[in-house]
Amino acid sequence: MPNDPNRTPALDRIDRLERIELHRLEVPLVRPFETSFGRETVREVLLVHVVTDSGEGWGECVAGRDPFYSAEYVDGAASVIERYLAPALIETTGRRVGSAADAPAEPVAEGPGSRGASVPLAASVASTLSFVAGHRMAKAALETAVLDAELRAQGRSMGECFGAVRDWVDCGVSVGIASSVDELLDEVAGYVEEGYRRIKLKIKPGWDLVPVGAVRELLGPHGMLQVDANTAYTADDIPLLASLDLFDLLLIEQPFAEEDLATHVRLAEACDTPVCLDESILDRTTAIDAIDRGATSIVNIKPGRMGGYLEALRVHDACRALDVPVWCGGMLETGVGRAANVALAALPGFLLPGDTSASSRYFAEDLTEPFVLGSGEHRGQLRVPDAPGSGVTVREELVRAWASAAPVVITAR
Ligand code: NPQ
Ligand code: MG
Repeated sequence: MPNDPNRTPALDRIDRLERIELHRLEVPLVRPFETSFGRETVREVLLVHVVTDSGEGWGECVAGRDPFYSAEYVDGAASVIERYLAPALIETTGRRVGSAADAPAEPVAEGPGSRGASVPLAASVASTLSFVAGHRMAKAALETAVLDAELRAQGRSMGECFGAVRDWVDCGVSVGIASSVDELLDEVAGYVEEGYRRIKLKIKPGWDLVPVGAVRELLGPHGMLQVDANTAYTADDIPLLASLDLFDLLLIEQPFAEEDLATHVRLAEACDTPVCLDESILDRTTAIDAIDRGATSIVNIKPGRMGGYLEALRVHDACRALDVPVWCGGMLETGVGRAANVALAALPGFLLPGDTSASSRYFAEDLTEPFVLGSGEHRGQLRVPDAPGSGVTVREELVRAWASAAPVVITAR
């Protein structure tokens, strides 16, 4: 059937998900990372490893140790995967054994040229898991592991699958709340030296106008600068936030609560700096709604928050159709998650540098080959991996060495 848009070479299709392993790790951060919601010194990492009849894949769950950035957190994600999501995925995939006609007919509500068609198993994961409410980060980790396995089996990279249009992506860096302005300036000066093309400062009430003004002075008028409040402000702070217009910021990220689009609309009307939502954007529908209402004019895309890369692609496409720039957020990922983010950031709608920093921003040693900023014309950029799947190799000896608990293995009963 050469004209079938869902056609995939038979050998490239995964017929059986044999095993899902959950690995819990503790990876030390090179320096503490403080935001308006807390301070991290260690990244607690949850990795999903899928073993199929056609090869293996890895996904990183971006949930944090505590439910502060979002309702999801690592113990909750591990539990919902072990108890509900992984068993359902293994059950459903077991039924796929046999002819291609057994494959679920639904899965992707996408138009022609759909990327989902080339990854039939990965594209069916979201609908298989939709019986569980929420838990997008947990679902994303599973879908990404399956996607990685499926693309490795096909010999295709994530960049190719997603529709990457660049070989290198512009990188920014997210800078935590410091104990003094002098310390902050030292840290920012180091990142500028390393080549980062954009600085993002974490802010909170009491740590805003003064540090932002000091960093603007350090960077000069042309340095790209933005701020992220992680929901720390309220409507009473609108005049203060509007006064950030003084500092020529690229955007103000998520000043108010996740559910509170209305106050973001009021701020957008009160200031010239673009308002950008992060926590509030859960999928394509909420992105379009927030844009329509005037609550956001730039969108932070984090696939974990949106339930996976396939939904992130739909958010990208919807924003692009509405002429809304997007950029790729970061969740202190190891190389496993970073690789996929860099591939995503190579899409045409990613018009601002992302929080896709080098491995060394967070870790002395990464779980994969390290991501290192380029030099010369590629100063401040990361190269988009082009090997199959995510394009990186997980150093399984480090997964064992850094384990904080025994792996959990889910198999067919
Ligand atoms: C943001 N990330 O854009 C997030 C927030 C964030 C790079 O600023 C552990 C787990 C620690 C998740 C710290 C960046 C975290 C985390 C910050 C997420 O809002
Ligand atoms: Mg943010």
